Amino acid sequence: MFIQEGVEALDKRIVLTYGTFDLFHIGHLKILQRASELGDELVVAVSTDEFNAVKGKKVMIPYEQRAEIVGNIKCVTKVIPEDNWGQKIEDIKTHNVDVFVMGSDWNGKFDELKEYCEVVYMDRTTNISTTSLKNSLKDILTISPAKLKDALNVIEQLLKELE
Ligand code: C2G
Repeated sequence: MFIQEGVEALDKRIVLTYGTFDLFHIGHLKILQRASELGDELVVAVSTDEFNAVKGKKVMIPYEQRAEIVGNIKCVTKVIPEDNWGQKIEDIKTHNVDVFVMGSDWNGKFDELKEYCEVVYMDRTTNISTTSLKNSLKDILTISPAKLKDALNVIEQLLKELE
């Protein structure tokens, strides 16, 4: 029984990818789904808040919540923390990784991992990014009082017409 399970476990094709996954959006979902199609199990290393500070990324959603969201995506088998640039080789060995996947914005940046497993760069999903979501939020949250007043006048006008 245990030998059978052990053999099956070794047969499994393991995929590994990394990311911050802040303000989780369709671009994140699509790469996780496409990465999971390259194997039997998908391990996702989610960047910790401390590591994002090292990456110079200001995150909106704390690590615990980002990890919980990613961990509950159907195609994700396991979530591990990413807390430094140099952990990838160790992660590949620890999790018996067959395929390392990253989006095309990382094209060529992790080719040294080809010594340990396949390396696949996938096209990013267009027209969506955490940065664009943040900018949209900023626009909404920093609406000028004059614009707010104009909007309220329009609403008042509409309400009068409905009376
Ligand atoms: N992504 C995508 N399409 C988008 C946005 C992101 O395919 N529209 C992909 C990225 O290419 C990356 C993954 O989604 O593979 C996660 O993106 P981020 O959360 O921005 O991760 P990043 O900050 O690039 O962290 O050590 C590697 C780093 O931790 C990667």
